[in-house]
Amino acid sequence: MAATANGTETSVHANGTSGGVAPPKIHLYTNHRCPYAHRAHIALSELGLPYEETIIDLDTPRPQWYLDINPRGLVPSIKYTVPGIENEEIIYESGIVAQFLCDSFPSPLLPSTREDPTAPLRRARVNFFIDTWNSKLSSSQMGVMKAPSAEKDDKVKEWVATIEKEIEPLLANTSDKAPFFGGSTELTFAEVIVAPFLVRSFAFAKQGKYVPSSFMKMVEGLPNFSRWSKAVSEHPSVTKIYNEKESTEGFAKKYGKMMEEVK
Ligand SMILES: N[C@@H](CCC(=O)N[C@@H](CS)C(=O)NCC(=O)O)C(=O)O
Repeated sequence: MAATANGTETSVHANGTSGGVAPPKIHLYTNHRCPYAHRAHIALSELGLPYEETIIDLDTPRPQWYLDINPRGLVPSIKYTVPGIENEEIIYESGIVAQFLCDSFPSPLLPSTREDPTAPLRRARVNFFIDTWNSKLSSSQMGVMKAPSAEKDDKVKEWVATIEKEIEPLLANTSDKAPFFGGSTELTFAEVIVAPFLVRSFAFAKQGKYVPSSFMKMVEGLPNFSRWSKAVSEHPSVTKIYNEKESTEGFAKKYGKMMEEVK
C-alpha cells in the first residue's frame, strides 16, 4: 500500500493471469466496506486478473479528481486499458463492471456465447436468478432492516418465505459437491452479484441489530439455500477483502439516521 499525491491509498494486486494472454491494465477505485465494490473484487479474484487499487474515502465528499473519473462519485469504478488494443476506458456501475470483466475473460463464472451453443440459455438462467434476487428479495430485506423492533419478527418471516418461494427452487440442482448456482463446482456470475449482500445479511443477523438473529435459524430450514449460502460465504474470493466489522460499521455510519427508530 502506498500513499499517493491525492492522499488516497493505492496498492497493486499481481495475481497473474491464466491462458498466457497479455493482461489488460486494470485500476480499481473501491472501498472494501462497499457491497457493490465487493462484486468487482470477487470477479477479479476469480478471474485471476492483476490490478491496481485506489481506496476512495466514502466518509468525505468525493474530490474533483474522482468525480472526473466517475461523475456519480460512487464506487466501484475501473479504468481499463489493453496496451496496443483498447484505449483507456472508465467503466462504472458494479453490475456492468462485473459483467464486462466476465465477458472479457471467459471462465466458469459466465459461459461465453462465442464458442458454446448452450451458453445463452445458461446465461439466461444466471440472469434470472440475479433478477429474482434483486426484484423479490431486496425489498423484503430492507423491510426487515427498517421495521420497528416490534414488527421485525413478522417481517423476517416474510423475507424467509420469499427466499423459500423464489430462491430455494432455483438452487435445486446444487449439491454438497457442486454447491454453486446451476450445480457448478466454482463460483458463477450469480454469486459475484449477490454474495456481497448475502454475507452482509448474515453479519447483520449475527449482530441481531438490524436483522433479528432468528433469521439464521430460519434459513437452516431451507436445505438448498443454506448449503449454497454456506459455500458462498466461505469461498476465498468472497472472504478475501471482506471485513465484517468494517462493512457493518460503514453501513451503520451511512444509514444510522434512517434506521434510528429500529435500534
Ligand atoms: N449502483 C451503484 C451503487 C454503488 C454505491 O452505491 N456505492 C456506494 C458505496 S456502497 C457509494 O459509492 N456511495 C457514495 C457515498 O457513500 O457517498 C453500483 O452498483 O455500482
